Amino acid sequence: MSEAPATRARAAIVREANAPVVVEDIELDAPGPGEVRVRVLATGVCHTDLHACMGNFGAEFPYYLGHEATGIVEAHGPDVTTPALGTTVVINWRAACGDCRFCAAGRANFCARPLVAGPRMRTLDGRPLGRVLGVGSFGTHTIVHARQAVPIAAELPPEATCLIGCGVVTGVGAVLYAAAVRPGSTVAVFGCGAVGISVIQGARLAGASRIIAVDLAPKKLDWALKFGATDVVDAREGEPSKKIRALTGTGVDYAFEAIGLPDTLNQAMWSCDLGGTCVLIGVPVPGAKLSFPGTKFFYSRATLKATFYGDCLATRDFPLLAGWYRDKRLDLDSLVTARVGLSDGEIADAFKAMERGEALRTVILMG
Ligand code: CXF
Ligand code: ZN
Repeated sequence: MSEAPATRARAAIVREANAPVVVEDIELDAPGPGEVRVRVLATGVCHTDLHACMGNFGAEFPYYLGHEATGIVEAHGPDVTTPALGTTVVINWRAACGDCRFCAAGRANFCARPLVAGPRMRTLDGRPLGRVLGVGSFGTHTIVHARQAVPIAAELPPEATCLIGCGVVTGVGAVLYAAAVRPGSTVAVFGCGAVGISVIQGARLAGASRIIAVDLAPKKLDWALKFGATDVVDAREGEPSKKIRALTGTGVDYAFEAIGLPDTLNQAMWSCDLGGTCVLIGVPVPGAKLSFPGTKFFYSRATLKATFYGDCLATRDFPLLAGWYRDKRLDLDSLVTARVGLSDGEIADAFKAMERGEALRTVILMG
């Protein structure tokens, strides 16, 4: 049997840490066993892509950027039958293997061996491409494990559903699964980017009675109110935990940190009522040290936990979130603050807007 030929795609690549993003042709082998090739329709620009450009996730350069995407399955590896060709899918960057010690114990959100495709993509000068979170989606095509491709209703707009694949499931999942917010409880959210806004939406869906949004940027606080925050605290106007205590009388039941800074983690912790739960979602930069007074923590009897991907199970939660979007219970459309094409300049601008705090999500549309 003759081998399937390699194909070409356009992709946004970063060749070394802090180098500019370049859009160029790349080569893709045919998908291997267990894998599919996906034609990307839309992909969101997440902070993690910026961290990858800086080399914060190790030096797998050159990197194929992107990990939050909707596309269409267009080729199967040898043994693959599902998802069927033509199926619209959202890419899952953490597909549970099903048989590691965590999956076997029913804790697949901790899967120790998440499924990814083999190294099938390379630059035209032959360098294998690292992929952000095992995906690579700032491009026309990618190859992923078939179980990273989660079917979703084809009629929903890809520019909205792609956001489910990282930012939205991370924030909503942190509320529903990592914290398990109870109806009527009080919530504070530190950092009102796309993930923080998704925490706000999750808290609203969970029936929180008070949702206090904290940020330095007035624009983000305006967005927070639009998405369901009941109160906002401008962190430029003094220590936010004091204001949160003044607003609630006691502190909140749950505080979420969606930035990844030691200071904001402390503020979030000391915003909690006795026995409260503080959830760290923001990714600390390499070398960051978290510290807090031990006796204060002890007497607070607080829970501090970290989560990523909202402790979700994509096969359960992507269709759930897509259904809430379809039913207008979850607003994805307003999270899209810019739409761009696949070009170096537009992607560079998207990163700049993100760094300046002017964007919730920029979505790259493959056209
Ligand atoms: C990720 C980044 C890598 C560690 C887990 C969380 N966030 C998604 O973009
Ligand atoms: Zn992400």
